[in-house]
Amino acid sequence: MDLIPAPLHFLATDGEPFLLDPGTTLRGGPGTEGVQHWLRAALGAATGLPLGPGEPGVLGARGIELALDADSAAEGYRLEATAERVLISAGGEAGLFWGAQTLRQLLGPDAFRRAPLRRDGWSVPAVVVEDAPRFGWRGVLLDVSRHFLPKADVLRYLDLLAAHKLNVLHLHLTDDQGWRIEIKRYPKLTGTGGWRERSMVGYRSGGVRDERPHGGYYTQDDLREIVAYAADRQITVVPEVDVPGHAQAAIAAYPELGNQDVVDTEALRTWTDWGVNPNVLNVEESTLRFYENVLEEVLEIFPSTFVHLGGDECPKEQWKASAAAQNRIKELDLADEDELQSWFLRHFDTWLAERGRRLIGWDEILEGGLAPGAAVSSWRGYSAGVAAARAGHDVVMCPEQHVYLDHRQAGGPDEPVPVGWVRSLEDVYRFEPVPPALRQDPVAAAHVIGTQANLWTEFMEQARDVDYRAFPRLAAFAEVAWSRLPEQPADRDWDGFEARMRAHYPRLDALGVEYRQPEGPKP
Ligand code: TNX
Repeated sequence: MDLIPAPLHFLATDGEPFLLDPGTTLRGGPGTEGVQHWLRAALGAATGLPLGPGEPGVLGARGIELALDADSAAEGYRLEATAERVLISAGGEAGLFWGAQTLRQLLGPDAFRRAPLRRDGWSVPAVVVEDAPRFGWRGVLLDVSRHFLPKADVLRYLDLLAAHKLNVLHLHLTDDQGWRIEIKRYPKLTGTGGWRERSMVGYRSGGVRDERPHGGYYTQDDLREIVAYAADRQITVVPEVDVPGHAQAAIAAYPELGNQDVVDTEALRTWTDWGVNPNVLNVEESTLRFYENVLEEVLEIFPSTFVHLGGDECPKEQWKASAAAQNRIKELDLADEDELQSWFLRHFDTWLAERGRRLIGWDEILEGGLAPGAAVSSWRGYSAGVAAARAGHDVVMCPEQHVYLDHRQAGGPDEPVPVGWVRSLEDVYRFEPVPPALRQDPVAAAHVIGTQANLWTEFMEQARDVDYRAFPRLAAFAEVAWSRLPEQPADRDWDGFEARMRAHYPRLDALGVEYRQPEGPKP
């Protein structure tokens, strides 16, 4: 039935389809109310049918039923459609929700609209689907720092993730070019750090700037709303506050956070370039306290176990030149600046652990020694992730060579700002999160808790730019993260996936996704 991502088992039975009409009921036992609510809202909007609960205790109405079944895995589900009913059963709410997403795909592309084109002719083919995800972390990173993405667009992205059975939104909330999360104790983080004077137009365009101020931020209530909206869709929002590099916006707001004995931090502004920035945090006690205070507020908003603290691309020149940083190295008896960064992150590893949370960071956090409880986002390829997994650390595989969706999806001059490698839809479909080096070692391989596609937004000013980079490749990525595809990329059924994509584009159209057309860029 052209489901994407492909389910584990799919059987088209010979029976008559299940027909929906104004009398069709939607009901379920205790614990299913949340999914019922979502399904009634989504399918009710698209079909114009009430999908009411029916008379309590009255059997016999043809309906959609949701059932929790303690023996099944939490994220797996079984969907059985006959002429009489559609039964979705699962071990937990998450499984029911993914089953509900499958039901929507079975109803056809118009089931993805927000108002009905028609009120009859809705049917579900007679099928049995048994399904469960390969990975527990099926993530997407949205960089809302380089370009602020308004709240409404983030909420829409959560709907798009849910439609593809993706379940982690990694929000990159702070960077050199913008601080996007309201911190009540330090209002200048957004007041000053939330804005920049202009943006760089290309990476190597001779320093061309657009001369337009850019900025914006989410209030704490906005983020609480995002977290709750995500939770209703079985998505965890993992916040990222990037330290000790990628922090110029914070230093522009509070110059005392920077290496004042090396640079005039008072003169720093929220950065207007892209790339790796030399202006990094200092390693004073006061800076640790500052970030503890920031994180106190972050933890109040985000219930996620994992909190991402970045750790990427922190140049060490200022620490090398700073007497204060060098004193710190001596006082702590460290070998070098890498160990100093490791010490900085270990501090927060412990701090988070004391609060029942866990640190995750980019793979540079391995340099100078990985903090004991830390998990790793392996982005510069697989090797850091392999090393971390072998050392017993959890890993999210997101190698830039494969799943950086800011990179162009075709060669040629028509693609928007040609960043990075060419990575086509087929390339993403053939991405394998567990590399050969880990396949002989099941204990280490089990530490690959999932995979993530990253959308860095240097060159995406608004949602339609994000749509173009993200889709259709996110559909292929979702299948890699959810389905059990052959591990050998060459063995994957690309033609079969392409054929199913032909049924998926109309779903994306109905959702209003501005994806890259298969035949080339949009006019
Ligand atoms: C590297 S991935 C970065 C980002 C950039 C990205 C552009 C990572 C941890 N750091 O800051 O946006 O490349 O592709």
